[in-house]
Amino acid sequence: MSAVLSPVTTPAAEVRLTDGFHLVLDALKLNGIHTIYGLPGIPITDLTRMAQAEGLRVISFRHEQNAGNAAAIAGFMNGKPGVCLTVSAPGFLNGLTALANATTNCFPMILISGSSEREIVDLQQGDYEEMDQLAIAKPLCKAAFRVLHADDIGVGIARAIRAAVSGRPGGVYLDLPAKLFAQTMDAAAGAASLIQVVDPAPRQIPAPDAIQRALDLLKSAKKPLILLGKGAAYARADDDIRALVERTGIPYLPMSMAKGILPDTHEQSAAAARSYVLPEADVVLLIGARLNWLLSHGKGKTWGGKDHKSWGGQKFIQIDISPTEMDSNVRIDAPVVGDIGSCVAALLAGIGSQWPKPPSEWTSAVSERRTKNIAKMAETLAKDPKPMNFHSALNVVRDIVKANPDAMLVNEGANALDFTRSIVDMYKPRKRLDVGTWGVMGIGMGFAVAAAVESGQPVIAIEGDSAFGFSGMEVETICRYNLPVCVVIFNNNGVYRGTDVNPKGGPDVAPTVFVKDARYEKLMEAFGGVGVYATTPAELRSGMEEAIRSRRPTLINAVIDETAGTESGRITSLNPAAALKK
Ligand code: ADP
Ligand code: TZD
Repeated sequence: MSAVLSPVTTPAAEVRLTDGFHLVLDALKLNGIHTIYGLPGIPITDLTRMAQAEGLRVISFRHEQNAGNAAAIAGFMNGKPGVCLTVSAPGFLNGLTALANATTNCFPMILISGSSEREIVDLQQGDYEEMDQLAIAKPLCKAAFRVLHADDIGVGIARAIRAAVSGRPGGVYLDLPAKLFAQTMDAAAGAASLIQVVDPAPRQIPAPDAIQRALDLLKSAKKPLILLGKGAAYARADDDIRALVERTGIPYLPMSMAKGILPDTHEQSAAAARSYVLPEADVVLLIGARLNWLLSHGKGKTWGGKDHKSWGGQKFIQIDISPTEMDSNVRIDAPVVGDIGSCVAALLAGIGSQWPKPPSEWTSAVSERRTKNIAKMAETLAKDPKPMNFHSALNVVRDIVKANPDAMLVNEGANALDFTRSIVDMYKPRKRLDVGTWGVMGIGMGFAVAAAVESGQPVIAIEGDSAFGFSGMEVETICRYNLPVCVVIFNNNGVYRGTDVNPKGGPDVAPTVFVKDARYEKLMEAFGGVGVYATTPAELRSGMEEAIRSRRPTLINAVIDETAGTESGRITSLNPAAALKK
């Protein structure tokens, strides 16, 4: 065993010892976890050193939230938990936002934090970085565990892995008090105490009657629609999902992170006809997508309802691993509970090769809208306004992604997010990583680092200038590890836009406004990367092409018309409107 300490000689015999530090690392390695995202400090500094010495990759960040986001998205990309390691209290809290976000998005992740001395914490006697971390983490994640004894480390890590990836994936907190690391035990007993988790995410086979009910409903449809969510991307059932779509001939709509399960250019994609298909469809098959706010809760005008509370009358088939997801917002007529791989395979078996295609009035109406909207968009994209706007800039990004379909695309912002999602086609599954279920800002550089580390592919991060600010210091991390990341900041001088004014006319600018013409590219240059200042699509194009070609850390400051875009992008209506106009 690699983690054996120097032998201690006793009069009786030579006893080989191991300790808490090494047992943690051995348990991770035994379970195929070879990368740790984190930030060192008391009591885990030596753990990071020993991890590196033991051959694990340790990616060290400038802020724990970004390390946590990196771990979370590594979990999504790999289907096994990403690990984030932090110090106690403040470091733990910094990582906790990412853990909560991972749980919300169903990404498997383990946040491991060192903690202070239990006796002092529990008597609240004021230890260094004292905090009852386990209690605080519990409501924000799927499960939380603490290990007090070295011989329980194997069980602790096994429980954390199972909790993170089985059923609906999510975030798990693992509390490791400082004293645990130094505990020693017999090395052979230590090795025997570790658990290699067998079948950590067991398949969950759907009931045959649930499959039959779903098939009957689908067959009765005149205007069926398939909706793919990021659960479908996570499930890695790409071939079967494609076969289901193609053999049924049903139009499909990908949610943001489901783009690319089938190429966005697929003729059955209804993405460009979203506002037509949602209210018109009569039977909707949801695969790994919740009917949450992103789908207007399955009701209201988006779905053809009379007002925001009315149902549109669609019938829903929902495939999800979580049985309690059913009926969360509207009635689910045919719940199919199980893992997506097993559920889609069972549907395919029932569909066979003689499945009737949907009525051609429906499929041709969808494709007519789609063709019209794509042509309209092409016209807008072809324009070359001065200054550059979101569309002319994204026309470039669209071409670059098309030419580099293996590249990873990270995306955050408001307008920068919404326009990128609708304009930039994805060609392969799990390539698009974004703000997810919360619409959280700050995932950008953490996701970009993990995307590069885990995939080895070039990463393009399309960032609003506000969004970038939440994790911008990690450009140093990108340079330190020499990652092939090309950050493109759509710089329009503020949150949403840069045009607000202080109604009082005082020296403070409006709350949404930043320093005008900020030179973000110099931040990348400060750490040895490449900075590019781009005011035209041509400059943006050559900057991006060179970044992909060279694989050098690059930041392109793409200056966008500060009047372009809207408040909150596509979700302006979620801003509460003041009843009182003062
Ligand atoms: P989107 O935001 O793309 O609409 P959501 O995050 O709302 O997607 O939904 C993802 C859903 O996928 C969750 O309800 C989750 O339980 C489910 N899910 C995740 N992995 C699997 C899987 N392997 N099998 C079945 N359902 C899954
Ligand atoms: N804080 C966090 C953690 N998440 C958030 N979503 C917000 C604040 C609010 N917010 C948005 O929803 S988008 C956004 C903020 C601050 C930034 C929008 O500005 P941008 O993008 O420059 O990033 P655009 O392209 O200029 O709209």
